[in-house]
Amino acid sequence: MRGLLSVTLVLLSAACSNKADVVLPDDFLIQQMNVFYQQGPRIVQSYAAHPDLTYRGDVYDTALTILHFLARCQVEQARPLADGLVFLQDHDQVPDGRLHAAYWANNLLDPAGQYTSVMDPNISPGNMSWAGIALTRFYQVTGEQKYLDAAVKAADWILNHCQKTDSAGGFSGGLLGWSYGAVTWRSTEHNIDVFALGRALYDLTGNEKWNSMAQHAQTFVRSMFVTDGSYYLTGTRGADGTEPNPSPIPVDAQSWAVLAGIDDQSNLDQALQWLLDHLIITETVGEHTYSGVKFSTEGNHIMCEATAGVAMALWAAGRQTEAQGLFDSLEQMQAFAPNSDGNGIVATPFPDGAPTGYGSTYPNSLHVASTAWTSLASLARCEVFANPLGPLAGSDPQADGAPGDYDCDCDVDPDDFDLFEVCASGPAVLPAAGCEARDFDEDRDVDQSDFSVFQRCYSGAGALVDPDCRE
Ligand SMILES: [Ca+2]
Ligand SMILES: [Ca+2]
Ligand SMILES: [Ca+2]
Repeated sequence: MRGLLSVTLVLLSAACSNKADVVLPDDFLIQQMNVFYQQGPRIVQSYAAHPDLTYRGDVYDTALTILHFLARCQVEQARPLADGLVFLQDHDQVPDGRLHAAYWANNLLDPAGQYTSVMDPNISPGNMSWAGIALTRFYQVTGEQKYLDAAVKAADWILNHCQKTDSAGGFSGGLLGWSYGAVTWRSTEHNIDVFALGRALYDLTGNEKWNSMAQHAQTFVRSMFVTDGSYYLTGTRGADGTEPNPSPIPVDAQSWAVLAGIDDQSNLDQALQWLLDHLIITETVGEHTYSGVKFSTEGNHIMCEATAGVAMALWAAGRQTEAQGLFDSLEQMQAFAPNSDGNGIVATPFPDGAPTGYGSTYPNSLHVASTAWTSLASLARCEVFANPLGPLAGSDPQADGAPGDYDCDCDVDPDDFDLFEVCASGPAVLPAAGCEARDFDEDRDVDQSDFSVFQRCYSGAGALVDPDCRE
């Protein structure tokens, strides 16, 4: 079989202009998860080589890294991080399902070895939903119940502590500070996250409770759309948290609404156009000029994580040329931004950092969330698993991804051919376990007719596979 297939492969043309752009940052993300622990449950170090943030491990960054490795079809690489989230939940001083914003990544337990070592105490429905989303997807792929149970515990915590039934509705911002004071304001972004988690749990369990949770969040997000301005507000404010908050207007409330498909298409299209008109900036750092988004109307300078989210949203909306412009800039920042290592992505290329407009500033340091979002945006062009806010799709990242792309990097090239060839069984011979995705014509063998489909899907190294190549 090998001779036959190999000879044919030489004849394949790789004339495809769609480059896969960004270097997939597996190396950086593996480095960040191995800084303090090399085995067992752990979380990522959120920022590399930042003197003030050495030990910080944001739950959000760990969730995104899990999602990255699932989209890359590297399930076992994600497992220590999924276990890390479960460990943190189980070892909290108040083990009611809560997860705090950030922990000491170098030591998951306090010096007495009893409870988790919390660094940032805030408990927000946003971060907890991201952990829950990652855990639902890890459960979807592995079928291991404890990950679904952990996601359910996180979702129950959100329902019990954040659900509001006043005139504004939605889910509040959670418990903030070491006193764990309950806030009344609501964040549009948090509610998009809760929607995505509720929808995932409903899809996995059929339990109507999760459908109601998703709808409650969705109703709030839709109420935040400003018809005469064509964008989503950041959320609410005021003593009882029911007054619309007019400013700043953030990028993620627009781009994430698009990625979640949370509203009527016309509103989503308008919000996407609004952010392109108001938040895209082009700036020069050193010898290089980049395009990207600032975090909000009151923010300043390009923020890479948000830029990747907009690239993913543009691609999902069919605006591929505009998306490509942002991918090109992300690729350039990966290669040339100050403090970059050529694999990870910095939070911002600006040496003095990128202010969000909400009182915080993202530093010019290699950043897990910026890196994982860039990777997921790149992979979302071919992998159904890569949009973290989209509906669940399939249960096998490899079989449900682009046809022929067995190593899940959005091309079909000689590496994929090698993975095809080891599965070749010949006509009417059952393929080995794990080879099912190579049987394109679903006649329970991997033979020459399957190879002819593989050939049709062949794109060449670094060239984007056509997800419809099978037809
Ligand atoms: Ca590939
Ligand atoms: Ca076949
Ligand atoms: Ca490849």
